[in-house]
Order: sequence, then C-alpha cells, then structure tokens
Amino acid sequence: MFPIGCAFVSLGFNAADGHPQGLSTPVGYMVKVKGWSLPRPRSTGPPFQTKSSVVAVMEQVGVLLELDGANVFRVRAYQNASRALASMEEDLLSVVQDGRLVEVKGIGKGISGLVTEAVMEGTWGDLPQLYAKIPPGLIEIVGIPGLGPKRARVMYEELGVDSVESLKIACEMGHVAPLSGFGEKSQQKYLEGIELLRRYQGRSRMDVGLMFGRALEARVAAIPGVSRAQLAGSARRRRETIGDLDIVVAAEPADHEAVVKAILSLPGIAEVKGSGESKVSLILEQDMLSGADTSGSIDAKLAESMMERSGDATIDAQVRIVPPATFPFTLAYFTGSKEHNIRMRQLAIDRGLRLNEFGLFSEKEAGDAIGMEAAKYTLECADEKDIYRHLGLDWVPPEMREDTGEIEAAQSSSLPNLIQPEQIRGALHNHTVASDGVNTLEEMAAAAQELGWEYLGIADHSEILNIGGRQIGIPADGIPVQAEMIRALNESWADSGDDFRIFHGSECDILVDGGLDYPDKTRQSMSHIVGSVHALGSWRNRDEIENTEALIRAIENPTFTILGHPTGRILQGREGFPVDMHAVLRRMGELNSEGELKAVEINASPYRLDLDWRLCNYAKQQGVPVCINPDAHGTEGLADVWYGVQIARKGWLEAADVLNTKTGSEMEDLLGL
Ligand code: DGT
Ligand code: CA
Ligand code: ZN
Repeated sequence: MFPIGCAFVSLGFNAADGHPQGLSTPVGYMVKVKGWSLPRPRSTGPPFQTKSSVVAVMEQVGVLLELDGANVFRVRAYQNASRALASMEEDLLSVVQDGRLVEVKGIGKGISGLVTEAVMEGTWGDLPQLYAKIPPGLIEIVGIPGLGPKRARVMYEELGVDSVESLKIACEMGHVAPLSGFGEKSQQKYLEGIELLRRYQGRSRMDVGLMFGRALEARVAAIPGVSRAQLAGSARRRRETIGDLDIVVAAEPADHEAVVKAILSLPGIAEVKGSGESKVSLILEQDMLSGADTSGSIDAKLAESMMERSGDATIDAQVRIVPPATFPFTLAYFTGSKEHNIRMRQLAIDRGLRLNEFGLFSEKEAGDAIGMEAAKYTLECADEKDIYRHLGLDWVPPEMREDTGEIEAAQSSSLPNLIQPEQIRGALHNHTVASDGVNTLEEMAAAAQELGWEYLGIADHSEILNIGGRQIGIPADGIPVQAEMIRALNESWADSGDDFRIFHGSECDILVDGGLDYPDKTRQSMSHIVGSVHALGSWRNRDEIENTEALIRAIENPTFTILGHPTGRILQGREGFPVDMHAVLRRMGELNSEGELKAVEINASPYRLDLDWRLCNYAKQQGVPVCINPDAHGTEGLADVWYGVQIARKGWLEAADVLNTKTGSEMEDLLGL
C-alpha cells in the first residue's frame, strides 16, 4: 500500500519546505495536466475501486470543490476522508463490507455512502457532474507549484483566468499583482511555476514510466510470433523522467500484421495515434498495468508500490516491429541517446561503414539501398555486443549512453563495473513514527531484514522541523529514549547471533547560517548525522555563493556524516536551491582525504533522485563516498533504494564507490562505533 496522501509526508511538501500552497495537489497529478477523470471500475470485484483510487478521488474532489467555491466544511470533509483512508491500515473492502466505514475517524455519513458505492459497485454517485463542471484549465492551474485552488478561483472570477495560457498572459500584463492579497511576488512566482510546468509537461517520473514500460514489454512478449520485446529509449537508459516509451519487437515479417493487430487489442490503450506494418504509436492508460507481469527482475513489493504511485497517469509509447536479425540494431538505435548514437555513427563512418536502425553496412556493398532493403547487406550481429565490437568498443551499459565519456572508456576497455542492486547491504536515512514515518522501529527493522540487509540507519527529523506549527522532529530530550529502544533491539539481535543492527542517526536540519540543529552533545551521542536543508524558502531566496558557504560550513561540523537530498529538488515539482555542488563536493573530498567520513546521498525516492546522476562521477573523482538512501517513511519505502542504484549506475558508480555496500561490521568501524 502506498497511499497517495503519503506523498505529502515523504516528500516534505509542507510549509517548512517553503511550499506553502501546493498541498492540495499531489505531485503525481502534475504528470498529466489535462484535467481529471474518475477511475473506471475494475473488471472484477468487489472491490470495484481500490483504496488508492478512492484516496485520490477524495483528494481531487477537495480541490474541485474548492475551485467551485464550495463551503470550507465540505471541502475539508473530503480532504479529511482522503487522509483518513490513506492512513487506514485495514483492508478497505472488509471495512466497507462490515459496515464499519462510518466508525473511521474523519469519515462522515455522506462520504461513507459514496465510498461504499465506489467499492461495491465501482460508481461515484453524483461526482461525475462535479468533474464535468470544472474547466480542465483550472485543474491545470493548480498543478503550478505554489498555486492553490483558492487563488485559482479568485483569478478565475476576477480576471477570467481559466487556463495556464491565460494565466501566463494575465501575469505578463501585470493583472495578477493588483488583486487583493496577491502582489508582485506572487505574480513573478506564477510565471516561474508555469515555466517549470512547461519544461516537464508530458514527461513521467522514472517509476511511473518503468511501470508502464514493463507492463507493455511483458504483454507484447506474450503475443504469438513475437520472439523478443524490449524496452529502449530513456526508460532503458534510466533517465530520471521519461518522455515516451520506446519498445522494440522482433517477429518474422510474415507475422508482422498479426502482431500489430494483437498489440492494438491489448488492454489499457487509451488511443492509437498511428499504426503501420512496422510501427505503432499508442497512448497507454491504467488498465495496461492491471494483471500484467511487471515484476521482471525487481522486487514484488517495489512493483506494487510503483503501481499505486502511477495514479491516473498516461504515457505515450512507440512500438517498432522488425525481423529478428535486425533487432539488435533497432534496439541499439532506439536506446539512444541521440548524442551517443551520433558518436557511434561517426565511428562507423571512420571505418567505411554505415550504422542505422537497420544494420551496420559497408558503404561499398550497400550502395544506394536504404531502409529494410539495405538490411540484407548488413554485417551480422547477434546482439548489441557485436555492434560495439565491430566498432572497436566494449559493450556500453545503456545507463551510460549519454556521450559523457563512455565512448572513450569503451575504446580503452576502462568502463566501470557498475553497482548492482543486490550489492546494497543497508541504508542510513530512514524515518519511523517518532518523526513523520508510518512504521515503528521494529517494523522498519523487520522489513530491512526481509530485504536481506545487515543494517538499518534510522534518521528521524530533528527538533526544529515543524509543518504548519505542528512539531515533526524529535525534541533533543527524546533522543535518549530512542537510543535506549535501539540499544535494546541491537542487544537482542546480538544475543541471538543475528548479523543485524540499527544505527541511530538523525536527519538533522541544516540551519540557514550553516549551523546544525540540536545541541552538540545530542549529535555527538548519535552514530551518524544526515544533514539536510528543509527551510527551502530561505535557501532559494539567496544566491549560490551564500548557499555554498553555508552548506560547506555545515559539512565541516565534526558530527556531520551524510549530505541528505543535496539540492532539495522535487522532480516535476520544484527546483532545488542554487548551490555550487562541485565546490561542495571538492570540499567534501578534502575532508575525506584528511580521514573524515563525509558522504553525499543519492536520495532514492523517485520523486527526488538527488544527487543528480550527472554529478555522481564527479563525487567519485573527488573521493566522496555516495550513500544510496531510500529516505523511507514506511516499510514499503525501503525498496526505493533500487531507483537510487539505477541513478548510481547512470553516474558510473561501482560498488566500492557506494558507502552502503559495506558490510555491517565494516560500517560499524567507519562510523566509529
Ligand atoms: P525521451 O523519450 O524524451 O525521454 O527520450 P528518448 O531518449 O527516449 O528519445 P526519443 O523517444 O525521442 O527517441 C528514442 C531514441 O531514438 C533516442 O534516444 C535516440 C534515437 N533517436 C531519435 N531521434 C534521433 C535522431 O534524430 N538521431 C539519432 N541519431 N538518434 C535518434
Ligand atoms: Ca522515448
Ligand atoms: Zn529530508
């Protein structure tokens, strides 16, 4: 279970993070901004609607009602219901069937009836009218970071703003600032938000893209006549966001027509944008996911939470169907990147060869033949390795194909031996109920052991962190209490001979001046300090130099161990604060060479993936260990470490470059325990 509402908690979408208004819009919805629709019923049931659909709908209704100007109590009733259901541990269907829904705190009689109808029949009462009533443009507007439904409504009523386009014009003409309660600053902020939204429009986060990609891959591979089906493009290269899916399919030419027909009749196709004998262009929707074997090589739990998180997203997919002998060339070509392909093609030209999606030919022999006509002249390549070999290269892992030096490394046989997910033995930044997590120490530890880990680092939030005045962090005097609980647990594992321990750390706020939260003594009592910036507002209003200095000051503190989510970015949500990360990493490198342990985090939450992959290799060159942390706020979150490993691979990292590939006892030594 991954309630969408939890996104607030785990993402820190809150006032403390300098994200005052965006509360009503879970990030997931920003993937597709074309208005909302109610989830269709599942084909079998009950339940005809899942808990995550109900949670999402309740949340959307809150936003829609607010946009509609409904009274605040009605709005709040839906918001509360969404939250109550999101945190409800029990199975929704049994609660509904037992008639116990009204007993759940936060759910009134009216909403209980509605949820019951959704679960038992799949329909949504009179909600379709509400969904139809609100202009999609207004929904698109509340996807702008920092702009909530209340203000969207004011601008709609006062200025007739009913789309992002019209909002942009209103801002540019200076019509928004004079509205009561808005001002120049808001107007400027909306323009920046629109820019951000545009930049990411139509792209999906890696987790959502891969979920659809694997589902399509599995469904196509099962079609009779298909000998291979493989994901290519940015999904195969593990980019942090994915524009569209590319999938390459091998089948004998005689079967192409039937294969195309079978693809077009797969479930979960929202629209066919184009279809020929070798190419199909599709828009995929939710039904693509249900029932497909999407687990592949990944953990089943991870697959489950991927599924929950994909919400109501859709994604475009291009399917190319080629004869089996052509498959490796087509796969390599559509894996890209474009920049990598250009280098490859040049290497071919240097050898008097021509490389494209149909083959690798001698210019002389292929002559004027083009496309599949030329394919019969190609050098034979059983797989991608052969193509690289013909060009004098070692095979380059897809993650590295970005033309950032991989061609040279492949020429000199010095490609790194990339880290594998199985090499992770623990993680150092995770939360429990003591701050804003949803599971206890014991539950988190049990889940970590189930993953085969040797250690779990707990790093709950520090004292200063509050959300809207509510304290989230552990007060200094609560630390000894947590320490005692951890000591007792560690003792019991030691007694029973289990190679498992909890490291007692803290996700300690880095203050604006570069100080760290908590008294020195408190920090010194802990095994490790993950230092993180959360008061993002102040950091974003400051220049790069001041931020860099403050960050370095924090890192130089002797108790500081790991730099948590270094820039604070949320993919597709908000940019991080300005900072010279190269300078920060250089300073960290110096400290490491002086014998201190200062690691940088790859925050593995698919919403963050921060440190960016483009900086990983630099960290490695500076001698800064990278720690891949799931930043889990619940047991399911631990498996997110997988995404962090993908990013580390993309950043050229080997197991030895990653701190949490160390064994439990090595880690004890490193942390000085
Ligand atoms: P995306 O979809 O924006 O996340 O990124 P990609 O990398 O999947 O790009 P896409 O879908 O436009 O094309 C898939 C691959 O096809 C791309 O990575 C490389 C190859 N490709 C596409 N257009 C060109 C081109 O004009 N020249 C070359 N050399 N390769 C191309
Ligand atoms: Ca693509
Ligand atoms: Zn944090």
